[in-house]
Amino acid sequence: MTEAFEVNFDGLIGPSHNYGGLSDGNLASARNAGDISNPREAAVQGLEKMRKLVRAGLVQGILPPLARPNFDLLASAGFGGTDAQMIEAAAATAPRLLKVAYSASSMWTANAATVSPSADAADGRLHFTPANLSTMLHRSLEHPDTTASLVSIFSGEDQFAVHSALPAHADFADEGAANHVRLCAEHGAPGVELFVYGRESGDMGQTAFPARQTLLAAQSVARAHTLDPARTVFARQSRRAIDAGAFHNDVVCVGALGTLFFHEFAFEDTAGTLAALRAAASGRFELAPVMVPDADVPLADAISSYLFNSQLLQFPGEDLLVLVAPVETQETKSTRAFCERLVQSNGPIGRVEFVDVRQSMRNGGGPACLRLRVVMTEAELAACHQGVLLDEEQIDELQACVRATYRDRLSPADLADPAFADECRLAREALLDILELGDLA
Ligand code: SUG
Repeated sequence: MTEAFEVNFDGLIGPSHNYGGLSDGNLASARNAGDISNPREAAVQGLEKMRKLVRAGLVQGILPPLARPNFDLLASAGFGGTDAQMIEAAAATAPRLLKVAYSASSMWTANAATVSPSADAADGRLHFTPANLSTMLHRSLEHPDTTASLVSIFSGEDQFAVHSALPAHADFADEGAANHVRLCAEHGAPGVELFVYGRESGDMGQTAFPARQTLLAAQSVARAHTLDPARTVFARQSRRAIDAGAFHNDVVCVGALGTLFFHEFAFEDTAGTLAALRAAASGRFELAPVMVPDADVPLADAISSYLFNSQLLQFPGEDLLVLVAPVETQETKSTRAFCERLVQSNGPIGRVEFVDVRQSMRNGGGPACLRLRVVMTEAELAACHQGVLLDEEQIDELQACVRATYRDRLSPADLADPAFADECRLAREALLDILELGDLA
């Protein structure tokens, strides 16, 4: 077995971070729609979370924000003329579309792609399938540029396979790693990949809120990644969870190594899912399920606090796992009490650390949404673009750039100002320079 590391590629929060109210079924996005956001604080909070992991000795990567506004969208909607004319006309006649064009949603890199490490793939390559995110208009714009970022960072087809996103049709609706969990004995060993879907293609899932992932999409990704069917499990997310506001599985479940930490109502068929995982893991590792009963943490609390949207990590030098949870988990009575019991039990999670990513949380994006996990061998780490592997000095540099170029107040109405588009472009170019990704500008 070749040793491998789990690298978290966080999304660098872009200068147009705002509360657009664009995501049906995402309760936080609806609740905070129209509020004033603070893009500067948002980006600094995200970078502080990255710093915590760097300090713990983990390898931390970063993905740059995408260019916003997305003028291609405005052009597709029939707006023409100069950039300023397009923005002014869109602000006057289609303000929602302008918010869509400005969305900084690429920050939630758990939705950027589904990733399978080379240890799981029959062809021995590290695979990425950028998610089409076809359910939400603002998110459906991301994949072409996300693909370009991934191709720049992971170039070399002998080692890396960056696939095309699935067809942009409801039958192939795909939300990436937010509905995917990899379990294993250790990162470099062949693992079990769990794909969670909300509906079958052809039906809308009988849910009140959109079910954003189809079984067909999950199966297609697993095939493209050359996964072993014996170590691949497909499980249906519960309708109850979706309708309570768990628009992705990672709002009610997180896994790491052999541990699966999940809410009682995460899956439509919990016993069946666990049995399938145990069968797939058999002979390789012992599954350690940690199920949180609804009686201890009601589903509504799990979703408002984002207990499960935590990063579950193995810190170097520690035997037990660390749960990096949002501070809202500490502020919610049931989840705080649960965390206290969790670390006192003899289970696989030894510690909980709280992080403040409130700016992102108010749009429904917790610590786990902000990162894409990529398990990489030494050779793959050496072959990828080095400018996106962070040390503290680079984090300082990025924060200084954010402080110099981002606004600390942004309301959806501010998007009407054409000068803001230039501000966003200049900020992004400066950040790309630091990451040595100037080609993406
Ligand atoms: O897709 N919010 C994102 C949050 C994504 C969270 N990701 C994971 N669970 N992995 C979404 O709903 C809100 C944007 C707005 O309303 O302005 C938004 O897109």
